[in-house]
Amino acid sequence: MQLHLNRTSPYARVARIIALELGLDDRLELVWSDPWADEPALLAANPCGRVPVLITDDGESIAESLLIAQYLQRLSSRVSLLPDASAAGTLHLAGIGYGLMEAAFNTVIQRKHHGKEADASVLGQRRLRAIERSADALEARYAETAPADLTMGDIIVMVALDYLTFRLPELQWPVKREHLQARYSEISSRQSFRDTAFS
Ligand SMILES: N[C@@H](CCC(=O)N[C@@H](CS)C(=O)NCC(=O)O)C(=O)O
Repeated sequence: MQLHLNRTSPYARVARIIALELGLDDRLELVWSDPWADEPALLAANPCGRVPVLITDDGESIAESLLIAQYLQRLSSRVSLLPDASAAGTLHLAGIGYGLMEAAFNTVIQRKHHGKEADASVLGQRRLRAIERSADALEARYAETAPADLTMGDIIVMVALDYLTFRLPELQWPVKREHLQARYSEISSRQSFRDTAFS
C-alpha cells in the first residue's frame, strides 16, 4: 500500500499513526507529496488534490483520513482502535477531535491566504470559539473517564492538540485543562507519535 502524505498535515498524521499502532507500517510505502502543488500523482489518486490518500494493494485509492482509518482497521485483527465495548465513546471523542482539527486547520489556512485579519471575520470568530469549546468539552470528558487503552478517538484528539501547539501556540490549549494535558503527555510519548512529529 502507498500513503500520500506531507509532514504538516494533521489528517495525514492521523492515518499514519493509525497504521503504526495497528502494526501495518511495514506494508506501507510513504509517498511524500505537496498538496498545494497540483502534483499529477496526487491528483490521479485524489482529484481534490488533498492528502492523505491511501492506495491499496489492489490499486484502489481511498481519500479522507477517517475512511482510511476504517480501511486500515479492517486489515488488522490483532489490535482494535475502535473496540466494540466503547465504540460510541470512541466515536464521540473522534468527532470532537476531528472538529477541533478542522477548526484549527481552517484558521491556519485562512491566515495563510488572507492574513491574520481572517480571525476577525464572522467565520474566523466562529472557528476560534469552536476551538475553545471543543478543547473544553474534551477536558470535561477526560476528567470524567478513567484512562483506558488507546483508541482512534484518542489519536485524533491528540493529533489535533499537537497541531494546535504546532501552528496556534498562542491559544495555549493546555492552560486550565489539566486532564487533557495529562492524557496528551501520556499518548504523545508513544513511538507512533514521536516517529510522526510535525516538522
Ligand atoms: N477531510 C480531509 C481533509 C484533508 C486536507 O484538508 N488535507 C490538506 C492538508 S492538511 C490538504 O491536502 N490541503 C490541500 C487543499 O485543500 O487543496 C481528511 O480528513 O483527510
